[in-house]
Amino acid sequence: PKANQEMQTPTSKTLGPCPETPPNLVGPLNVEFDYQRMFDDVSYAARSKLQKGGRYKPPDCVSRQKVAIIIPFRNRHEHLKHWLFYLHPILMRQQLDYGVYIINQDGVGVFNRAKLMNIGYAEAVKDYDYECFIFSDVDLIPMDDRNLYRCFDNPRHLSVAIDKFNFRLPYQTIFGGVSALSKEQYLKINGFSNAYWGWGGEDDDIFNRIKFSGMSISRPDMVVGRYRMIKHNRDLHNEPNPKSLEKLHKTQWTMDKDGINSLEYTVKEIVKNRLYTFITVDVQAPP
Ligand code: UD2
Ligand code: MN
Repeated sequence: PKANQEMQTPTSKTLGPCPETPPNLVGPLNVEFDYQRMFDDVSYAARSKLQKGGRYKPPDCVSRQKVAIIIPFRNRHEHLKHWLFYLHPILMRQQLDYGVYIINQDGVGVFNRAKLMNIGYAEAVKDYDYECFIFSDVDLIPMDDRNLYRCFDNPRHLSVAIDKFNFRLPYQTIFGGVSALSKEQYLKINGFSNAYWGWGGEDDDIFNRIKFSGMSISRPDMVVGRYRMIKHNRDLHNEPNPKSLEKLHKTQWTMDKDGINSLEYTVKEIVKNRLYTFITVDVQAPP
């Protein structure tokens, strides 16, 4: 009878939670940067599952976490093409409810990676109810999809075994590259410093903040945590900053005043396309 048929239509079915371990992971991946990619290289299969702004939700279950991926950026479009090509399919297999935010520093002033990450946090939380934040260099591609881009009980350092460093940790307290902090962990350390202009130091400052807030670092093992870094020269306007070393001694006393609670910037433009949300910002670089 008709009434009965209507009752059986699946449209009102509620989705269950995704399994703790995503079932479709493949493990080790081939990652190569031999030729220039185009944005169109991102497969149709991946592209067609994305929503505007580089957003995705698993179709068949409710994701365990809502994750914003934040990428500090300026003039690295060739790297971004590789990143999108490799990461979208991986993040989908990991069954994340995620969005990709490229935070583009406007102008030619000195670069500020950590401040761009703070801005990424501030802009992402305006967009959606994110609970986990992955901060990633644009040039780092995981070589194993079991390296989960989600948050853990402690702040997590994901890029533990990079080809550039012969697949070893260069030093125990390193926190640069790719990291994951839950909203709670991020707020507990007052976000990142806004005061590291130029290359270096900002990653060690984050490590200090985590340490002084009484948390420790979690890491994947050295097999799952393998990465390739796209070869590049040091960019213009991102010279190593000699002042950063002194600053690092003071993190404990400055972190309460310098961070997400003191962040100042202006948004110049927000462009959402299929693969990512591209936010151009004025970080108020010193003259
Ligand atoms: C190391 C760290 C990185 C950061 C940096 C010092 C690892 C694996 N990486 O990377 O996390 O701490 O030292 O700041 O430990 N960027 C642009 N345009 C620019 C400059 C930088 O997009 O003009 C972005 C981009 O996402 C890049 C990131 O900033 O990947 C870090 O800069 P880098 O790749 O030049 O630094 P690197 O490789 O020495
Ligand atoms: Mn790099």
